[in-house]
Formats: sequence, structure tokens, C-alpha cells
Amino acid sequence: MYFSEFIATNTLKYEDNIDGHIVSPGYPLEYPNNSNYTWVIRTGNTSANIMFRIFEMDIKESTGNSCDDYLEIEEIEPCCVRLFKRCGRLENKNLFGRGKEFRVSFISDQRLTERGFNLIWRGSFL
Ligand SMILES: [Ca+2]
Repeated sequence: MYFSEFIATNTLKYEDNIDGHIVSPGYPLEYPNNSNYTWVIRTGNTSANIMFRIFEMDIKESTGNSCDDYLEIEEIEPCCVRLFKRCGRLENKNLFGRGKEFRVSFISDQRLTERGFNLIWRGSFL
């Protein structure tokens, strides 16, 4: 037994960009257990229109209705709109939001992993 496997990884990153790219830790290899990753996207403008495109998502589904591991995307400024919160598989999913700050969260529990996710965001002020 390696105790290091039981230490959760908590990471917070700020992304000060109107465009960008985020992947789950280790992508395209399997993401680690016990992860809590947060990316705060700061567009700098409350009227920024942001499109998220999830090219690939493969997050372990649990046997019940809840997601033990999940990807979540929220508008946090102005507060608060949840644009997305899911596990499982999908490809080429588009989401649209508007605002100054968005939060992308990725949570994994202590067992069972998959490839994770690969997404971009693109902003405009039109
Ligand atoms: Ca898991």
C-alpha cells in the first residue's frame, strides 16, 4: 500500500485569456484518482460571449445515478449559471455562456479512471 495514492491533488489555475485549451491531468492517458482541479477563466469583460467545445470526454460513470468523477463548467461572474456537469462519454459538445469569469472543475474519487477530457473555449465581444 502506497499512502501517496490517498493524498488528494488540489490545483487551482487562473486562465486570463479569451481563448484557450484545457485537458484533464495526464490526458490522453488516464487521469489520476483523488483529483480536484479548478481552472478559473477570466475573460476581463462581463459581456464576453464564450463558446466551450468539448472535443472528447471520457469520465468514469458510476453504477448509480450520481457521478463519482465529473467535469463541471459554470459561469461565476456574474454569478451563477451551471452550464454543464456530467460524467460518461461524449464528443464534440458545444456550450455557450456569457460573462467575466467561468470555472471549470474536474473531480475524481479514489478509484476507477478513464481518459478524461479535452476542451477549448473561444470568446467574442459581439
Ligand atoms: Ca473514479
